[in-house]
Amino acid sequence: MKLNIVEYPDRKLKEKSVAVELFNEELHNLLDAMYHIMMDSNGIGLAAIQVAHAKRVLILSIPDEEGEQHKEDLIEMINPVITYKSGESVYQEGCLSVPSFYEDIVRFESISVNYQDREGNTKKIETDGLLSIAIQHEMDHLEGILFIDKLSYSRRKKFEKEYKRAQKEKTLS
Ligand code: QAP
Ligand code: CO
Repeated sequence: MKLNIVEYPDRKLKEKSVAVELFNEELHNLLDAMYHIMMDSNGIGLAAIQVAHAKRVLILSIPDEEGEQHKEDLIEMINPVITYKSGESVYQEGCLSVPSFYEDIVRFESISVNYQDREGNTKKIETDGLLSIAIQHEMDHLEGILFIDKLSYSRRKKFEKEYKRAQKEKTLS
């Protein structure tokens, strides 16, 4: 499966993803291909809509203290649902679909999530820290929401300005 990252301002990113019902080879091929493009792109999280598949699928690969990502730590979430959330934390987020832009975003500090694995087995995770933030960021993608959609008016204007500047520089080179 050959995948490409869909980038802002592609309207595909605004689509709401639909629940997965079949835990078949096609889903496994998508998950495997998502892993490869995420690693090739230096990402820590990716939702299926970012590779143009509007399915409720996301993957996460949180680096260890040395900043290294391990295949064993890969988390695949199908049809995730947040069942508990508490606290607040701020983290400077980025997104493979919004390259080279980073901004502080407020999220819940701790969450509990019910989801299914690639075989359709029901799982539950309770977490905080970077994994919690990453899950919330990726789950927003399933609703068609980007982190830049959560910015204040002035921060959003700052983004638009930087984006236009980057586009202009692209056309000049
Ligand atoms: C989402 O983001 C996330 O601009 C995953 O040039 C973000 O993997 C989860 C990336 C923050 C938790 C905290 C972004 C790579 C990767 C870029 C990513 C870039 C190259 C973003
Ligand atoms: Co993203």
